[in-house]
Amino acid sequence: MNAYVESVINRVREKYVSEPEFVQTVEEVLSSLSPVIDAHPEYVKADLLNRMTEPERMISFRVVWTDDNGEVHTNTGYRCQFNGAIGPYKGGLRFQKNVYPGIIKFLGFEQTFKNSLTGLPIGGAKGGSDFDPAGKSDAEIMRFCQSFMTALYRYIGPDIDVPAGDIGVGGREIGYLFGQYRRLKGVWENGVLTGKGTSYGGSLIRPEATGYGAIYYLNEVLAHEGESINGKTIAVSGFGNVAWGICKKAMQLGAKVVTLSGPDGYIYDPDGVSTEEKVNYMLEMRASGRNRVQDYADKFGAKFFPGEKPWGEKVDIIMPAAMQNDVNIDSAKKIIANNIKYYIEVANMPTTNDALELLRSTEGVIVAPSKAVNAGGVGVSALEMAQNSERLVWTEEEVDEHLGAMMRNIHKVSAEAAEEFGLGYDLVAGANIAGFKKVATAMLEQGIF
Ligand code: 2IT
Repeated sequence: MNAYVESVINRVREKYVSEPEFVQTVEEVLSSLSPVIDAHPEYVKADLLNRMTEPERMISFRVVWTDDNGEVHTNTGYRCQFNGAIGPYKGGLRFQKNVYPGIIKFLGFEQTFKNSLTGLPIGGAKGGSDFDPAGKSDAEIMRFCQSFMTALYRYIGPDIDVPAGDIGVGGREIGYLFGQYRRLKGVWENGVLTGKGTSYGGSLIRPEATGYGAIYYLNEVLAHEGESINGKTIAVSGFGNVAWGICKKAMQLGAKVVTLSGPDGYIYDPDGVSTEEKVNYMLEMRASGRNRVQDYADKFGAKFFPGEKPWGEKVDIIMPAAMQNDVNIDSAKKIIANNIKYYIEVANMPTTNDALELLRSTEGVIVAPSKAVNAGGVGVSALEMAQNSERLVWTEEEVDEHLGAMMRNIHKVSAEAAEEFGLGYDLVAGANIAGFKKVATAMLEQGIF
């Protein structure tokens, strides 16, 4: 490994010893960049990698809210504005019990590279709170969102930082957040958030975009191998918005998603999540707030495996779409033992680094990285910003066409970047290199800071 790259990784390891997820993503991304750094001494001279692994700004704030019984609760809110070199900060908000600075920083770092890959002018950010939405009433969610935005609004804006959803933050939460921003500022700036409802500036296809984009990217990988998606079986984890978009598009293209998972276990449906009724039921399960996938098995007579993950199932394609570190070394060994050729990451950092290394080094396995595969979500968010600033609304077909073109391009530039450095068809290294280059060039041209 390049000595400068190694020194930066070591610095991050030491400095962020209490934030292992952040260290994990830095190790993964930077280890791809050795050949680029070898070829560009000017990056070392400008100390670009130490600068890129330090967030531009990390904001944390108190969020106090009152529950339906009048009891007062205190949470912590975060916004990490990681890198603004190529555009206003952009990235989701995650409301989940386990949120702490290490999660927000890992997501902000990933987002910087992902947003660069979309080809659109958006910088990287992430935010959220350790608030647990499970079992909260609608009124409690609203009060929490209002309190959260009351603290956050002074740091964001359509040309400053544009948050969106992530785990625990969907259309309902974005609505409450936007309402509070409008109350506080007294302006119609709907470009300040994306993932909005279509009645106040949301983009068509945004809810579907991450899942659709993942399937479009998968199509490019399959085409590279001379195969088609029709008739393929897919093991998906998660049952949220992203898994839903995957199921919907897979169904249209004749592929079968045979597993979904939740914190309670996974379901196996040999017929696939392949009817309108089943796909729509996923939305109901999510909206119920129960956070259980067993409900699907009960309703449709599918098999339920309590406490297990779906990675031992024999399928054509694996698509982890739940959360970070969902696939560990044991899961990776099962995937390899089942001779599965396509390992397509969807959730942010769904694979532990040792599992990722094993999969990447196994002959006959093609690994596609989440920062490329799931970029269609934030990509359509950027299209939502464009529509808001132009004060118009694109048709479903227009958005979908842009999304398809974006995913094809992300696959192409990733494959080309890997090829340029003699790495072959290495989509993981290629995405890291292609995402890095644009941000690096922008930072160099903007001077030392
Ligand atoms: O991880 C992600 O890319 C998101 N949660 C979406 C971010 C966005 O700004 O749409």
